[in-house]
Amino acid sequence: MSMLTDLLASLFGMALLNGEKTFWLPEQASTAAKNVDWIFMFIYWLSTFFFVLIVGLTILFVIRYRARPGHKEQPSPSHSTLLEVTWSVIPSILLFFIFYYGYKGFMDLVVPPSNSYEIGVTAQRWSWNFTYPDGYVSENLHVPVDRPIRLVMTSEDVIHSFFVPAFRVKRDIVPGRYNVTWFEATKPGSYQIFCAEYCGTGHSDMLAQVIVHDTGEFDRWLEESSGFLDKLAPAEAGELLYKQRGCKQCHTLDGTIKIGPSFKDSYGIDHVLTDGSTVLAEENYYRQSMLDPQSQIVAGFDPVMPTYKGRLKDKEVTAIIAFIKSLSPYGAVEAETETPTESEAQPETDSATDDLD
Ligand code: HEC
Ligand SMILES: [Cu+2]
Repeated sequence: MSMLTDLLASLFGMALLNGEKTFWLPEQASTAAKNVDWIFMFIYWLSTFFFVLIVGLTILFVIRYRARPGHKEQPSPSHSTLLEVTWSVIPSILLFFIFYYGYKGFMDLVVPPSNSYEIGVTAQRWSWNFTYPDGYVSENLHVPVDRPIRLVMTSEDVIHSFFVPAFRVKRDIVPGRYNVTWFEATKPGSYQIFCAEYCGTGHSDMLAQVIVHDTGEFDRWLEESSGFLDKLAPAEAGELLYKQRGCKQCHTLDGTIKIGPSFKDSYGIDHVLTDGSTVLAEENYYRQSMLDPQSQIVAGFDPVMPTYKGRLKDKEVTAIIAFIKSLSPYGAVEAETETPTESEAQPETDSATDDLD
């Protein structure tokens, strides 16, 4: 019995009154959600009412006035001012009502409060970067609860769309301009972010979470996360950047090819480019690959890598290079040992000391 009432409550959207998720919409986790759902459910019920009324009357009339033996046609009225005024005025009032609340809701959604906390959003194929006021960049969006958040969003490549169903927030992100949206989360927890604009092969993989922190916890999180470049060893910081800056969407670490070449065993060997030339993969090659990817295209791959010029600091580029090196037998030795211990390095040291003698 209670399962049935739960199901009906969900189907008819009643559970929304308590902010719970329903058959139609996910749980409400932002201040905007209530208004959006309210107008949604109003239009839903209004449509249902008129659907039932019109289809019901149609069926009734079809049966009642159908041609049949012994049935005499009645004259049909050609004009009724009262009826026509009624069915013009009532829908007009309803439409005006919908327009008013729709417009008001829309304005609320697009105009952030002036005391908002600002976070930058960069969309690229196929990941998200969120930039905080102190310059820290993360792959998931972290926000404090009960505080309006203003998102200033732009794209590195094609049109994407920022969509958080639980917040009822969706806005296109267009390359070459900034689009703004905002929300205020009402419950700590983690909520799904989707890209809602088809943007190529990895579109369905363009996922992230909004993590809503309890009051006070957010500042602690930001302080701890920022400055990781100073706290971690370069290769470890590089691994973090690999995950946070979207490299992992296109480059694997296990030798398999996703959209770009794998970083495994990449360092220290010759790579063939599309023009047939070869280039030795060392520090400068990697640096150029990140800051000007179009200048050297690896043979067999499409030139789809976004440029990281102006987006990765020198220190970050260096950390990523250290990480890529650590994935190769040539780089790993260099990274782990201060002095050469390989057998081939031995004679050199010997001859050096010989020379001194
Ligand atoms: C949209 C997919 C995509 C993203 C995101 C991406 N890359 Fe690439 N990357 C490619 C492709 C495709 C190639 C091969 C074609 C070329 O050379 O541009 C490539 C090539 C490279 C190369 C040269 C590899 C080789 O084997 O010679 C390096 C180094 C590189 N990327 C580093 C990075 C780093 C670091 C990041 C993150 C900060 C990153 N890429 C993000 C797609 C991507
Ligand atoms: Cu997208």
